Amino acid sequence: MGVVNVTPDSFSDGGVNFDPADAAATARRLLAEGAAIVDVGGESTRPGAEPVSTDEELRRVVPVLEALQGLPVSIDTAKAEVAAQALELGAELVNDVTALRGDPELAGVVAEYDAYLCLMHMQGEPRTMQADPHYEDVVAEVVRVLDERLTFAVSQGIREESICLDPGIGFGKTVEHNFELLRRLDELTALGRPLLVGISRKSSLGKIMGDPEAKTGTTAASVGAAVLAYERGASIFRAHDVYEHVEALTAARAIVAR
Ligand code: HH2
Repeated sequence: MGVVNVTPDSFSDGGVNFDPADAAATARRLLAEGAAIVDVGGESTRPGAEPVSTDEELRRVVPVLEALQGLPVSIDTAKAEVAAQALELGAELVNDVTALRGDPELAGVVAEYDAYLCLMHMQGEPRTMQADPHYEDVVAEVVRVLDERLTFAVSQGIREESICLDPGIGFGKTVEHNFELLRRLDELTALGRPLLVGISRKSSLGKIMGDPEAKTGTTAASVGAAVLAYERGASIFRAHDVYEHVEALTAARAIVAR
């Protein structure tokens, strides 16, 4: 899954794709590099980010979605109205970082369009989530919440076969929480749905290189973490550097051969 942030403030690539023509060109490049789908988002969820209005989010993503019609697209939104317009324009998957907790109308939209859905775990909300993340057992808690959100989604008429789950690396989690989740990813695969992992360029990867103030991680660190996540059961990788991920994961798959 290639990342296309149509935002001025994303932590990883803020601003480079804010112009719709640039965003559409990036999306096409990521698909040519081997992405199975591109994830278009108009609201940054980086720690401390302020929410954007529905109108502003639509203003950002609609021209990009129009330019990408006919190509495999995912919409990174928690808003029912944005998801509905994106699905109308041909998006196939709704990537909701709130796992259907942000907008009570979103589940109905996903069900109505029979779309794919990603349910991601987050503790708190982006503005404050990194202030003081706390868990007794982060993996047990993420499993419990994702299981509960999966049951909720199915109860709203979304097909279970259309849903993937995501531990939400960096969403209300310390570096140690993030790595514990990746280390024990097999406990999440036990939920029986495909796992999406988004660790690409995240700050944990910069922090372990020795900079406690790091806001991002490198491509090499991202690829290394993705390969490990693959080996432990992840099957969808949300990544900015698609070409490098495709090469590394192709090699990993040839070795693991499953
Ligand atoms: N991470 C980000 C955004 N959306 N969606 C899923 N399912 N999983 C993730 O890990 C995830 C996500 C944050 O990364 P990015 O899009 O690069 O930054 P920003 O939120 O600042 O736009």
